[in-house]
Amino acid sequence: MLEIVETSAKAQLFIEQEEQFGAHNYHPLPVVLSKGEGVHVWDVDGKKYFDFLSGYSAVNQGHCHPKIVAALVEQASKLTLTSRAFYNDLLGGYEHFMTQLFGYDKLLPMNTGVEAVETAIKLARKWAYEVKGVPENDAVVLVCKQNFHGRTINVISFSSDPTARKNFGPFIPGYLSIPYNDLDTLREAVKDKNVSAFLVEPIQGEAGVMVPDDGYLAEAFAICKAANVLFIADEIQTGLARTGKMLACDYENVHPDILILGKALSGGVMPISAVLTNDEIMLTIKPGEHGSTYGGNPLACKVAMAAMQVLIDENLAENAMKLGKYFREGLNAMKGAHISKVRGKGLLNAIVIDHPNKDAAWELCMALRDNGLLAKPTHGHIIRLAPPLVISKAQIDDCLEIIRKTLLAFSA
Ligand code: IF1
Repeated sequence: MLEIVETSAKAQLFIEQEEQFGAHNYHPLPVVLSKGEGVHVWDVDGKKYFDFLSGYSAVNQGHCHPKIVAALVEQASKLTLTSRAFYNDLLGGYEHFMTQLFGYDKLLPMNTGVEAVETAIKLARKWAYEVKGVPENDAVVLVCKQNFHGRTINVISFSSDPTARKNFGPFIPGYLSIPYNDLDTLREAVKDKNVSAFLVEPIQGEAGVMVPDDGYLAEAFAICKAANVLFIADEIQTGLARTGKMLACDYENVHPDILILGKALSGGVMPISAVLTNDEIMLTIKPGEHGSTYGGNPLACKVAMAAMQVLIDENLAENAMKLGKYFREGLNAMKGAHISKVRGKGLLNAIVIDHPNKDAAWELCMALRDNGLLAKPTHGHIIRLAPPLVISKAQIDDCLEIIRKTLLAFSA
């Protein structure tokens, strides 16, 4: 049986403080972090860990990347927020940089991922009424079962997760949920002329890193194009080199009508998100019809450009593709020892734990913590394994050894 190390008295103090004074909207793994650098984090007792959650893919560039922190510090002492009531000397350049890089006419800057998802849905609805000609208030957005797009009332309105929805009603109408990775249902659903858009994650992260069949995204895009339905890709978690390409859609040469980015767009130093699309859609929103206090602030523009430059300069997509394949080979060699499935793309991976004890994945994560690797279960029995993309082959080897050793002790 695994001996789980007790949290130290020092760590316990921080945990109790959060317990007493903070909302209980999370159930964190009992580890209290105080420092991050590259693929490593340290707890308050100075113990070092490999971070295999990466802030849910917000820290693709590694913790506290020096170039991103330098950009943050430099701009923070110059100008952080103007509001969009006035122009600033960074927003236009940032928008130019991003639209050229991703191949769109325009960018709408927001802060959190869910705000960008909300923005994309507002754009799709406005386009439906003002361009496609859907009768007002009749627009339907198609979403996938087991989706995760954030936690606002509107976004959980189309969640299929009872935990995300219970007692948060009444919910927002205008959504139709179809099975993920199912083209026949999509083909049928787009026949409804009121369907304005299809919102999809190229890989369903929260659902447990569900990778669709090869060709799904390309065929789904073609079905949408033929039916004059906008294809909206939520690349908040899969984008920005995480899956081995700059965008997960790149694997199938799909150019989404609306692209949603977040998380690693800031390298984990502050919330930055963005919606990119072309004029026909973007210009349906007129001055005063949408916005946000911090959207497009100069600090975010500076940080985002530095974060994007790091992805490019350090070839992080190529590293994620190469080491992701190597990592999955290592994990597949462990199948049988309570690992029933290994799945993922690039460095977005997950293992499915097969054990009679329903808390097995949690206990395994506790044991991994004691062996110096931080990961957390999703949906009880699936453990996401997603390190920063700056990880080296030697560090992957070290982590495979930690996982192997922990599984062995777990099986004993
Ligand atoms: C939590 C999940 C991951 C996302 C996709 C939009 C958003 C997210 C594909 C919203 C955010 C985060 C939220 C965080 C945990 C984490 C998560 F488990 F919740 F689903 F990564 F898988 N689209 N995902 O993954 O972005 O508003 O949070 O910036 O809520 O616990 P946000």
